[in-house]
Amino acid sequence: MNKNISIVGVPLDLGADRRGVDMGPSAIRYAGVIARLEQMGLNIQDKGDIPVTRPRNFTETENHKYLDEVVEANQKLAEVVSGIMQEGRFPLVLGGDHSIALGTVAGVAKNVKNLGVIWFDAHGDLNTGETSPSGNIHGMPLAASLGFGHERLVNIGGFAPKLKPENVVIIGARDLDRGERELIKRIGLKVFTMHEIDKLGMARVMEEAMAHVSKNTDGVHLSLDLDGLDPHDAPGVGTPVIGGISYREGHLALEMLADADILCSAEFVEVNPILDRENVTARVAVALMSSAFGDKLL
Ligand code: EXY
Ligand code: MN
Ligand code: MN
Ligand code: MN
Repeated sequence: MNKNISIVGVPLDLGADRRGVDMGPSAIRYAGVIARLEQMGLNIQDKGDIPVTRPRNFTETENHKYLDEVVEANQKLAEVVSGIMQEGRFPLVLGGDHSIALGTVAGVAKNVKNLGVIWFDAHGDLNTGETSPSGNIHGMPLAASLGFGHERLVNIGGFAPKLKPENVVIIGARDLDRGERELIKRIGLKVFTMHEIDKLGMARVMEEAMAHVSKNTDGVHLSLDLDGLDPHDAPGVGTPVIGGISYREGHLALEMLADADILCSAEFVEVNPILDRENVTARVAVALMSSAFGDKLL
């Protein structure tokens, strides 16, 4: 696997309703991400944070809150991520709310012909302006990356779509809106809900998920929303949903991903230190990253 990793933070919370997830990159750095990964023998470069414009007032465009600011930040992120890939390094993006996947996926997809994606999340992030119950763009990035939604979101990075439905899996879903369910069925997206995880176990789910996303792809991106985990294990998130992936199931999933050696990029999003206790969610994020990069218990 690529041992040269470039970290970039995105202090953006405008894609979500609850403030504070903009402090996620600081919380994850404070939790010791660089030291932990360096101890594993990885070469870490911290590229700092993407500048995010503070809005002077609330704006909403066709049921998209803060569309201008979210698009602007993601355009910059797409360029930085693409630059990291062109240097032959592995981009590790720290969120920020999940709308930053718009920029990460754009930057990665520019450099990987057929990109696979594993989307760990309690949610589908498959809304468009037409279906979203909230107008929050963090509920839309997977739809936009697949080519559905507002053209300014769909065209981040200057091309679309970034992903084909057959190259994507969602793992951990347990809160899907009506429009998201319809889109999943219409495009035949593979979703491992909590039902499949309970029934099959995480090991089997990961085997099937990895087989699915590695078929006919040239690299796999991991988009990990900390709310995919159970709020008992990761309480510092803006949209917690009970009944999620346990801490150990999360580690198993990422250890299996490391063993398969298929990742080309990753992002860890939705860490909200204001809603957290003793920075545990950021510490969980760092622990999961170490598993994803091949750390072993023995
Ligand atoms: N589906 C809901 C919405 O679109 O408003 C909630 C989305 C939460 C998205 C989080 C971060 O994954
Ligand atoms: Mn999400
Ligand atoms: Mn989520
Ligand atoms: Mn469970």
